[in-house]
Amino acid sequence: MAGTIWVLGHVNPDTDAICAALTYAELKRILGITQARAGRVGPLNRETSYVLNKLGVEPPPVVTDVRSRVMDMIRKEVASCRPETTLQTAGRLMREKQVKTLPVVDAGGQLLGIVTIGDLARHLLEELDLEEPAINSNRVQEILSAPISTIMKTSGIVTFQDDDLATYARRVMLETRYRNYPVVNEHDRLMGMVARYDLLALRRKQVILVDHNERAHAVPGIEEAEVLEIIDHHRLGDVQTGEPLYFRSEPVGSTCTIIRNIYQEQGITPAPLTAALLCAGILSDTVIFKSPTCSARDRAAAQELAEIAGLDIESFGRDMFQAGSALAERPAGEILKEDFKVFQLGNLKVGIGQVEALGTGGLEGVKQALTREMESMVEQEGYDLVLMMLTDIIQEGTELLVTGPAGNLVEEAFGREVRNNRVFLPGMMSRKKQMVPLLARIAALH
Ligand SMILES: [Mn+2]
Repeated sequence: MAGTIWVLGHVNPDTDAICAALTYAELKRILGITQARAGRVGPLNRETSYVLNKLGVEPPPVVTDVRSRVMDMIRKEVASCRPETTLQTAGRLMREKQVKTLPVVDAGGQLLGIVTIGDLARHLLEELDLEEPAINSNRVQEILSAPISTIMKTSGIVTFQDDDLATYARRVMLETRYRNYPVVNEHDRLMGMVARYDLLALRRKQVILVDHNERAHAVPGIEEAEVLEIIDHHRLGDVQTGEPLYFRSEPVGSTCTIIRNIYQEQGITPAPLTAALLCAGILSDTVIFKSPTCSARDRAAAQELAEIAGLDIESFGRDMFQAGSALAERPAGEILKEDFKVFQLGNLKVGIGQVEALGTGGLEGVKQALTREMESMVEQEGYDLVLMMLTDIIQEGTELLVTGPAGNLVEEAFGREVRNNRVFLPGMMSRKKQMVPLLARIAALH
């Protein structure tokens, strides 16, 4: 949608990413930025589906990429004519509208051909006998009364589809160098025109990133978009923008905590539903306050929000995590990829998945299937290390599955033996605050 400002969380969205996008887009709209709209970059995980379903909130629409497309540079208000239009009327239209290319469409708006001012002039010069001392006005009238279909060009027309990438259109325009190009939709209906100079006025997609700042975690095509704001609580990655922006990063347990603070700073009390979404994001990311990433501010924010929303934190949180894990019932590939992040640590390509569960004992079959999936990932995608964190909310620790040639780093980092690709790490709850920093330090030594 043109003019939309997309508020987007990271790929493989989790509850914090989705709830932050929904509630921040809502705040922007309350503040008068009506074109702000939440999107999601990928399917909802089970936990988030449960939350949205329970609260009766529509999931945000999927945004597959934010690359610029022909529809972002199209001129929609264009003059066009029908095949039976006379040369005279067509000529007058071109002069009135000051256009040099006129598309010809049928009654249903389908593109049939084009006529340029050059085609028209050439035709007139050919038809009129310029050797005559005085040109017969009946003859002129006759020529001008012919339908445009007699001279329109119908083959070899270069057209674009409205969802063609702008980079593709640029390349074709440089190769063909016409003045104007008709744009059609998938049913060949004329949508408008583009010219080379429209490339200059191309409006990049505008986005606000929440709950991430690294390009690798962002929606595809982010390098072509205009990033207006970033609201995040992760380590700073390779963030680089073409223009100044509002950047807010706080070391709290959840992006939703930061967003609740922004509501407060703006003097706006979130509606009960908004408060429930914010509360869900905080409970999810802080693993109901058990994660070491959880700060006093997260706890206070969640408690206040739960009160506004009329939620019982303990039971709501437990139901959420219960719905989210259901490990025994799900294919290993799905569990692995649901919350999987890739990191470049030193020279190592490291992938780390995480799932929280109420108890991770047993589940022998799931752990074996996960290990096999991870091993094939190492092989096929060139990872040095693929880890899966099975984080147990009840035991407050993580059973870590370890695969890849750099597996010895894990033993070095934690001083515990990895046996049968597994090691239990008591107190390990957070990928962001515990796992990644520790591995990054060890990897830097190699
Ligand atoms: Mn988060």
